[in-house]
Amino acid sequence: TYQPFDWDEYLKETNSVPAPANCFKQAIEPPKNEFKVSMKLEALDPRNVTSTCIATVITVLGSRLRLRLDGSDNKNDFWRLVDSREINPVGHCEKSGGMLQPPLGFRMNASSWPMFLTKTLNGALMAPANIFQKEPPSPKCNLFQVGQKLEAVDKKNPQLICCATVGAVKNDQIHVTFDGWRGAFDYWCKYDSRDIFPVGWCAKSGHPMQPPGQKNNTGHSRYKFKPALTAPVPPPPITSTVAEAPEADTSAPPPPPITIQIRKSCSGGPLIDSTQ
Ligand code: MLZ
Repeated sequence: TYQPFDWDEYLKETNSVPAPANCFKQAIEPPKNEFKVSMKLEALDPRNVTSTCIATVITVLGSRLRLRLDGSDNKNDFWRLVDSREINPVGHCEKSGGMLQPPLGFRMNASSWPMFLTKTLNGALMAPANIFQKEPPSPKCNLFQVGQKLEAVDKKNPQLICCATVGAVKNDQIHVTFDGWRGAFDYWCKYDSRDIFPVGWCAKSGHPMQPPGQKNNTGHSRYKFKPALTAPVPPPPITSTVAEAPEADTSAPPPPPITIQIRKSCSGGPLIDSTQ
């Protein structure tokens, strides 16, 4: 049976504190999720955010939706909160003078898009406008402090919301580090990212939460009891965006993480793509 993660016990064990709720761009109470599987809506294409596409609800979980763009494959699903600015009722794009676009990687010839669109919407279950929620406001500034605990989306396994710690703070960014994992999943994000949540969010919204990674084979806990003293990797340039990685094989044990840093001006040799 599913045992919700005991944050109180873990905070004591690790002698740590949660990041206060006012640090986050999240509603005080997780928004109610009234979407149903198979409902259609409009979504910005995550791989091309200037275009609006038709998407279908694949999964409803907590305050989140797993979405698939109509005309795309099942390898590019993505998750959005029900109060995301990036989803709207069907008709919103046209009302605001725009045109619905085929997704990047549309599986048919572009010339078949108009007919595809007609057919995909014909007889479809449209998500009603009243179940979309307004996006909450951003905090005025970055209020996070190093060492505070939070719940964060694992961007490599975006169905997962995991136990995490603020590893560093720099300007308007925070370094999200995943407790009990060796850094392979860590990332920098803006303080008002929609992928980070206050402690207790999962339990309140009915979303599963991934506990810290397991102890290693020495029997020692891999939990971080104190923020690391070593300097973390600095945040990437704020202009960069990275497409979501495909889902990981959840059956395999995690490989040892490897971090390779290459000076942009140097060649990494034939096996290293130093343009990444
Ligand atoms: N089973 C996968 C998921 C890891 C999730 C880590 N989250 C911080 C793996 O072991 O790679």
